[in-house]
Amino acid sequence: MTRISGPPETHNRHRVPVAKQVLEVIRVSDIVIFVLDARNPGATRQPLLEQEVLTQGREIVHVLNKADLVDLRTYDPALLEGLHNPIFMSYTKKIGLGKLMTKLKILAKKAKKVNNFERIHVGIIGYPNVGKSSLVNFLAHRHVATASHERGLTKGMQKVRIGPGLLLLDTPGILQASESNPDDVTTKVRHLMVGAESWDRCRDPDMVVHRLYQKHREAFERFYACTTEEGDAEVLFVQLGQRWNMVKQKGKIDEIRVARQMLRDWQEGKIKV
Ligand SMILES: Nc1nc2c(ncn2[C@@H]2O[C@H](COP(=O)(O)OP(=O)(O)OP(=O)(O)O)[C@@H](O)[C@H]2O)c(=O)[nH]1
Ligand SMILES: [Mg+2]
Repeated sequence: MTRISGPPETHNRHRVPVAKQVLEVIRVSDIVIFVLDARNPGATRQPLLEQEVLTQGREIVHVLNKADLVDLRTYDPALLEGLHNPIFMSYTKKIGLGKLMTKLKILAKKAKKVNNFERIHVGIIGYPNVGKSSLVNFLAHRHVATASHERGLTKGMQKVRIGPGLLLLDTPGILQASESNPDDVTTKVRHLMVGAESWDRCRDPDMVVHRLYQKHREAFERFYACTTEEGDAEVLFVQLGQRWNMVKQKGKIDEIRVARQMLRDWQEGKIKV
């Protein structure tokens, strides 16, 4: 049995654990869309769940969402390695809908031929906050799924018909079991970097921003219009703390507050990489 689970508090109104709902969606889906964050697809993949889908002989489509936050002209092709049917999408900039629909129609035709199904179910799975519900709204051309920057917003599975015989299944965001209560710092930082954990619940935002700044130095410096000589986040905290007047007693910069604001900007998709 695949070991997955949602955060312990995430149940739907019938108190079905998220992991069960997602496994059920995989069981009934002919095609599964895994929604990834285009800024960091590797960090938002779900290898155990992908394996579960493949074992059941179902098709996978990897949607690289929030493509408006990356530069597609210079996108590193190595980031696409190992992905299944990768498609860049952006709900905000309305990118990728045609390509995804064409792909779904091809895969649906195949599934109908093999399984003789009348109706094709398309499951939508991914980390919290990657944009699953927004994708459902995009595909449905109407606001049917509630989407917001609040994590864990979708609590239960939701079915949406998007065309003759094509049914989408939106699911709550999911983490793998070993990650649902992460003790190790690396996993925690990764969740914060991809927005699966919220900026306002983070105790050490400076640590996360350090990593983000190392990885996306140019993007941060462009967005905040400042530079540091050695790519040192501490220096950035001081510059921004002065600009935003985030000071503690005796005029000391409140680095935690500055870092938390920067993490918020990052998670809310203000900083394009
Ligand atoms: N920049 C950008 N932001 C997006 C895009 N799609 C979704 N978002 C934003 O990402 C946040 C999360 O979107 P949702 O659609 O609620 O994400 P979700 O995966 O359904 O989240 P949960 O149900 O909480 O797991 C919202 O603030 C959206 O506005 C996109 O293509 N580009
Ligand atoms: Mg949702």
